Amino acid sequence: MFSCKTSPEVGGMGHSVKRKEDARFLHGKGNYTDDVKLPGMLSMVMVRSPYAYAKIKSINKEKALAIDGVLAVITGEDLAQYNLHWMPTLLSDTQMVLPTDTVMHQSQEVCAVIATDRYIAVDGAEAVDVQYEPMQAIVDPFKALDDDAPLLRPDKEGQKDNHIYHWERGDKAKTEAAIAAADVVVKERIHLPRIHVASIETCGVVASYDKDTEKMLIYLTSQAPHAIRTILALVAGHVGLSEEKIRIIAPDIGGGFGGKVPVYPGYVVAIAASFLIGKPVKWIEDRSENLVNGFARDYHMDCELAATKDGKIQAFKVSTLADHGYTDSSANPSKYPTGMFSICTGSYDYEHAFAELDAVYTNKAPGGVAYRCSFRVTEAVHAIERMVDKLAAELQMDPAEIRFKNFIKKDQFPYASPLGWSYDSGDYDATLKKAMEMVGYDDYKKEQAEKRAQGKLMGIGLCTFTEVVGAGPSKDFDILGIAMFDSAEIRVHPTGKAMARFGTKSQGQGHETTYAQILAEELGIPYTDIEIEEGDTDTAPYGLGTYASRSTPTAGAAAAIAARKLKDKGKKIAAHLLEVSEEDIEWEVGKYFVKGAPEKSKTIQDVAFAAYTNFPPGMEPGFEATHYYDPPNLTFPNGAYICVVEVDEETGAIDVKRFVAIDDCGNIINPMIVEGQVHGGLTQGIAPAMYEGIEYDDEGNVLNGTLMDYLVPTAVESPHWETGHTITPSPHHPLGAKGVAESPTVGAPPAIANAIIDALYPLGIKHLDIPITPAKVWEAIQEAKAKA
Ligand code: MCN
Ligand code: CUM
Repeated sequence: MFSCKTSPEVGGMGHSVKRKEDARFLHGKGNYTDDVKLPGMLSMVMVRSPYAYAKIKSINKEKALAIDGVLAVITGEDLAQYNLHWMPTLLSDTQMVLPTDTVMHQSQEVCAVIATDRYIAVDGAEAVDVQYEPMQAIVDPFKALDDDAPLLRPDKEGQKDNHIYHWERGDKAKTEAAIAAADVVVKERIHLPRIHVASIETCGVVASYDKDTEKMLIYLTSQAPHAIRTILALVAGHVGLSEEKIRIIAPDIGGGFGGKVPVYPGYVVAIAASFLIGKPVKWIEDRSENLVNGFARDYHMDCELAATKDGKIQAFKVSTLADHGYTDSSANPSKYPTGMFSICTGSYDYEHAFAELDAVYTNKAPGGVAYRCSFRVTEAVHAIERMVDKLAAELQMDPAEIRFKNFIKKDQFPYASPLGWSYDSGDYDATLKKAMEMVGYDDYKKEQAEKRAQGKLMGIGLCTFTEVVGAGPSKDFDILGIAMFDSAEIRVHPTGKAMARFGTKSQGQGHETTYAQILAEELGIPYTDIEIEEGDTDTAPYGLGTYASRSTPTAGAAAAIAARKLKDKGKKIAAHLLEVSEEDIEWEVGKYFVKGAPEKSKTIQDVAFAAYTNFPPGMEPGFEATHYYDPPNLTFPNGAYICVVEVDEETGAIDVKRFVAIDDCGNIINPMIVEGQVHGGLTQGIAPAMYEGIEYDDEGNVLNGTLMDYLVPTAVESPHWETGHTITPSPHHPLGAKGVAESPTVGAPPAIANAIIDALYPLGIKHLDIPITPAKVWEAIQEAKAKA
């Protein structure tokens, strides 16, 4: 168990202090990109394609330019003059900024209208006359690989078909041999559909170029401002935008969820327009633009799980077809084009595994890595956790029993997984036991047997997942070649108050509070005396940003180590003040004292003052420290989730009766913030499990591009989440902490799917793809009855 070292007033680790940032959010004083208003600022609106795949025959700007207040209509041809019509994606593919001849997905940006205000820009966009020649879109990723499928990316040299890449990990021959020889093999094709993050704040930018100072100031809703600055400099350096002239400020962000990692064409056009016009240009997406561009998931996974007849897992194979849309813009490390998907062997100990993936182009929007996915862990966990339940059903074993039988045991850590990870720590038995006790598993099993005898449909679903978060290590992880580490810089002022800056960027995770708590833990300075700043590339140390639940594992660690550097310096100062040698100084949170004479002491505040006023001769003055933390390994949080549902056989309606989530993220900085993260993440787990999915027709039209028909669950749809935790510290993180923010979204969908399918088991229904809606359940029930 974890016990707090600091008082609630100091507010170090383990204290559920209230979030420092909430006062301004609750009082309506948040400062979001759309709140930025600069003198002379212009507004930009995109003209978008109604077709999923079409040749552009002509773009007539005249009527738009005739509108009073419309200043410019920017097309791909215009950008081509500066070689700015294409840009690299975060995975080294290429994406159109604006097209010169062909549009590749519905709602793709065709041209941009710039006007004195947004209303005029919208009118201008409607007045632009674009003539298209529509072509038959490729919507089905399997058909994209047909011999007669049109080549979608002839612009790419050497590209002969719509196949993007093949990736594989593990020993194929040994895995296939183990599957062939096994007593039992269960198989399933599992689809995780396209979904959209739908954060409250859409994407947006304000770009402001000053021709005199040659500085480009950019307010951007970005999870990774430093990385984006570097990429912009690499892309636009040739026109004079070099890195020291670019300042990106990511102000408050109303939800990122991975959707604010990429660079969108609108950003580049707004920046280019401001550069050319010399005035500030604002571009903010509207809700439908946000809903239709970008996506998460879209993996079709063919899974095979092999076991002995008494339920010991022997081998797992998964072959995936990934629909990437028209370009591969997944925000993934270059060595890991499928992100962390190879965590798909799960929480179980077996020898043989093989995972392969083929990515294809289709006429859909690009994206893929978003929606609290932990770099594709959502997909991996869904595959293994559905298959383990399917195996249990096949063997008529209890799904908890089969998990206990196969879990990696506490003493096996660090555990080398068959696909190459080194899991740092965990106690999976304890986590699942705690969840079972909390839900009352045995009683539910009895109730289920009784209900089944009465012909009622009740299901219990489990998910016992292993997550992998905290990229670096920098030797293995990068974004477009920029190594992944993270940073913290602390300045303690003479009066003992502090300011700390980070290379990450909160979008709602509460960093202003939890980073201050880490520093309070290490230094004993009250968390309320520490200001935290992120997101300004002119002031913050270089970092790779906030996504993949990496902030605590990387920047959180950097904070602790930078604080320890300060403590070391402070010790020398304390020795000087107390007139003893450094070896005689001891530390307890907040103060230095003389060994054996605790009444002789100096507080951290005394020492900070002395660092500017009375420091030892020869010492560098000041009380500041910086650390760039390159983690030795990732952290591997885990969890055990249990969901209980009842299904109405007449209507297909699903009632989630209970949902218990036990998470293990090592030592916890702020239990209340972690609980809040888990609540939000679970709701974003029930969303794809039961509600959300972007749907396309055969022409590539998005059928649910507004919040009227793309169903985002609210408090009304959310069950009462019951949460708890076990604590297995990370052995390599300086605070023993692991990331947590995406675990609930990774773990919830399979638990819910498993519960619903378990409820339908007596009818002979063995699998349903998410989202499992009442309509889908009803249809499956009708089909099952027709067969019976
Ligand atoms: N925390 C803690 N103790 C731990 C682990 C975490 O107290 N052992 C706290 C942290 O200090 C931090 C929060 O929990 O305040 C989340 O920390 P962490 O797990 O390190 O994740 P990140 O801060 O890197 O957040 C990223 C993650 C991602 S990738 C998505 S997607 C997502 C998520 O955060 N997007 C969010 N949660 C979100 N929450 C909100 N409100 N808005 C988003 O856009
Ligand atoms: Cu995959 S969504 Mo988060 O990593 O920003």
